[in-house]
Amino acid sequence: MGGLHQPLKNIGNWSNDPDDVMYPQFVAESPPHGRGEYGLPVTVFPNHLSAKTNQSFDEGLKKNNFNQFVGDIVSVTRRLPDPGPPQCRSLSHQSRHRASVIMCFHNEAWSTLLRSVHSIINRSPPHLLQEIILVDDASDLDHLGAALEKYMSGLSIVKILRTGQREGLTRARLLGYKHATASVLVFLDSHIECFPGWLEPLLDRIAENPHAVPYPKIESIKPDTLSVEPHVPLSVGTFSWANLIFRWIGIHELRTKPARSQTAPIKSATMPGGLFAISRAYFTLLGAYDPGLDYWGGENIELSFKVWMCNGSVELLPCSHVGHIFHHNNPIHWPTPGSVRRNAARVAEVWMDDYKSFFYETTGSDKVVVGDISERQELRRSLNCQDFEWYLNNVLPELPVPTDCLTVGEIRNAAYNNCIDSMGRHSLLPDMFTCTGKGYNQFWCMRDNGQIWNYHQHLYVKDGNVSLNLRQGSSWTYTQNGQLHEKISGLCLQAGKKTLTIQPCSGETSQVWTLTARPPNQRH
Ligand code: UD2
Ligand code: MN
Repeated sequence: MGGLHQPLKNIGNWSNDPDDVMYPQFVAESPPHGRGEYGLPVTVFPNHLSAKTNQSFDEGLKKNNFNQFVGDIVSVTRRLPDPGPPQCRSLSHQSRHRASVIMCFHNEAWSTLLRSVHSIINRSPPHLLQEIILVDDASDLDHLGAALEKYMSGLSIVKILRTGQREGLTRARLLGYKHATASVLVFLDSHIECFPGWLEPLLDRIAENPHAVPYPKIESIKPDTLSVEPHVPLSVGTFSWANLIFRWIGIHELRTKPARSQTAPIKSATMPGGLFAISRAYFTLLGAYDPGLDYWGGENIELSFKVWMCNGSVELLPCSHVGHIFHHNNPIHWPTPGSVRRNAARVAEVWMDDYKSFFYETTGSDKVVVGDISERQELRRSLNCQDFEWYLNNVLPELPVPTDCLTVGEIRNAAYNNCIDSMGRHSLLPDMFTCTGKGYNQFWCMRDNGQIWNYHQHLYVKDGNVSLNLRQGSSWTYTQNGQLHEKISGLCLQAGKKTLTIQPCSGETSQVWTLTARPPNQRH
C-alpha cells in the first residue's frame, strides 16, 4: 500500500445508532493535484466548453449514462484514500490463495475500463494476483477491439477473451471461469476502482473458510462527478419477492445484529453480484452459474440461494472496499426485454420450492417460459442442500413472507377504469395508469393488517398525500361499498385520470375500487 495514499483527515459523520457501524467520510488532508484524485468530485460546467467539446460531453453522457467526459479527464491511475475503518490496518494477512480476477464487459467506456484494470494492478500485492481475465461480451465500440489488445499487450497479467456473440454477463463470466487458473475467483464489474487493501481480506476469509463467499463494501462512484463516496449506512443483501431483485437492508434492521467488531465479516442473505470472491473449487462444486441465464440479472440471486442452502455463507467484509459507478440508468440494452424476469423464474423454479408462487403471482396473466431447467434441478438434488424454508428461517428472517395477503393483483378504479401503478419508482408517488392486467407495477397485496403492499413498498398517507414507503404502511379498510378508508386520517383513496389522492369520503365512483381475492391455491 506504501506511497499510494496521503494521511487522511476524518471529518466525522459517525452514526448515532450504536448498532450501526459507519465510517467517517474520507477526505484527503492536503489538496490533491490531479483532477479527481482521492475520489474528490470533478465538476464540469458544460456551458463553459466550446461547442465541439460540449457535443462530446453530451454524447458521452447519453451513451454511458454516466459522465464519460469527466471519466476521461480523471487519471486512469488516480489515487484513492484508505477508507478504513482504522482497525483494518492492524490485521495481518496470510496468503495461501491467489486470485484470478474475471471482468466481463459490454461496450464499456475506454477510460473507465482502463481505470478498473489499473486499480486492480496497482492495489493488489503482485504475489496474490495471478491474472486479470477480461471477457468482451460482443462489444461493438471500436476502442474495445485492436486498441484494447494493443494497450493490454503491455500488461502481461491481463488476458482478453471474447465471447464472439452476445451472451450476457453470466455466460461471459462462465467463459472467464473456464480459463481461470488461480484457486480463488474474483468477479468484478468493468466500471470499478479497487481501494488500497481490497484483496487481502477476501483471500484471507476464503483461506479461513473455503465455503465463505465474501464481497467488499461497495463504495459509490458518482456518475456525474466521479467522486467516490462511502456507501452508508452499512448494508447487506436481501431480495424482493416481486422480481427477485437484489436489495440492500441496513444492518441495523437485521434481527440478529452483527458483532460490534469493525473488521469481522457480516453475513449477507444475498450478494449484489458484481463484486465478490469465491473459491474456484467451491464454485465448481456448486455447478457454477446457471448457463441458461441471459444478458443481465438472476445470477447473483441464484448463487446466493445456492451458497446458503448448500453449506456456505455470503458475507460482507468491512475491510475490503471497491468503488463502483452506479449509473443513472443501465446503459446496456438487451434484445429480449423479458429476460430479467425469465432469469428470475429459472432461479425460482430450481431453488424456491413452493415459495415460488409469491414470485409468480406478481406477474398476473403474464406467463414466463423458463426453458429446460432439468439439469439445474438435478444439480440441486445431487448437492443435497437445505430447502428454501430453511433459508428463510435461518438466513433471512427479516424478509416478510407474504402469506397474509387477502387480495392480490390490480386495484382498479370504478370511475376511470384505471389502476394504481407504482411506476417502478422508489419511495415516491404512485400514479393511476391504464390497467395492464399483468401485475408488475400494478401488483398489490392487501394484508390482513390492512396494509397495501407490493412486496417492496407500502401505500402510505402522510400530510394529506399518498406516497410509497419502504418501511411504513398505512392501514386501510375496504368497505362494503368499495371504498378504501385510511384508518388514521379517516379519508378515502380517490383516483383521478392520472393521479391518486386522499380525500374526504364521498359517494363518488372515483372512490370506488375493485380488489381481487387471492385464489385459494395461492393461499398459504
Ligand atoms: C448488478 C451487479 C452486476 C450483476 C447484476 C445482475 C453490482 C455492483 N453489479 O448490476 O454485476 O450481478 O446486478 O445481473 O453488484 N455485461 C455484459 N453483458 C451484458 C450485460 C452486462 O458483459 O449483456 C457486463 C457489464 O459491462 C458490467 C457487468 O456485466 O461490467 C455488470 O453489468 P451492469 O454493470 O450493467 O450491472 P449492475 O451494476 O447494474
Ligand atoms: Mn455495474
